[in-house]
Amino acid sequence: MMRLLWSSRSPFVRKVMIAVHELGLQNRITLERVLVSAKTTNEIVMPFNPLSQIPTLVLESGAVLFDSPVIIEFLDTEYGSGTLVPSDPARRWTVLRLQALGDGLMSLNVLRIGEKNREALASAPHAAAFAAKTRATLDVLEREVATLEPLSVGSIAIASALAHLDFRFAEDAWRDGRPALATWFAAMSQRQSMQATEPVEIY
Ligand SMILES: N[C@@H](CCC(=O)N[C@@H](CS)C(=O)NCC(=O)O)C(=O)O
Repeated sequence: MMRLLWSSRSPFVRKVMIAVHELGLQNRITLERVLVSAKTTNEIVMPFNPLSQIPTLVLESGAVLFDSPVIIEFLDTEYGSGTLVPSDPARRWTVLRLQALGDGLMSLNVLRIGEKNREALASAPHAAAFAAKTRATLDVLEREVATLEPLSVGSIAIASALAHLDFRFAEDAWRDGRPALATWFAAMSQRQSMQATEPVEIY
């Protein structure tokens, strides 16, 4: 069995888990819950990943892979048919750019949570910049929604990021003024891989 250092709250872990379900690998991976935070190190994660970040995947050989793009490309290459991370240049760069947008959106969400948790010390300029970058990214996705099909690591990253916005920043109402993206996400949310990986607030 492979081991995934995991949390039910992490959007990057969820991204990997959506891919795991799409590839039918649920029974080949054991999930190990860990609690990570930017303001501390996690002693379980550190020996495997010096960045102390999840997702981190420990292979049966003992080799360790991170981060989410590397893990998904490994699983798709080793156990899938290369459709999640296409090699054809006609599609590959579009998909990898989408993944960068999705991962970037998740990073913005994580930074926003960190800033919010600083309460009285929270920086208003940072909050405004995070919000502006989030809105701009969503507007690009609304225009480029056609590239989200067929399913790829790009659309998986975007779905995980949008779901995380709903989970942490529902008040953003990101669907307002973005009907195409909202429609795509509603359909994506019906997939078994999405329904089996809903975030849960457990520490
Ligand atoms: N680039 C990484 C980002 C992973 C990441 O930021 N994970 C967060 C959890 S959502 C984390 O481990 N944070 C703890 C820390 O930064 O110390 C990926 O794609 O996997």
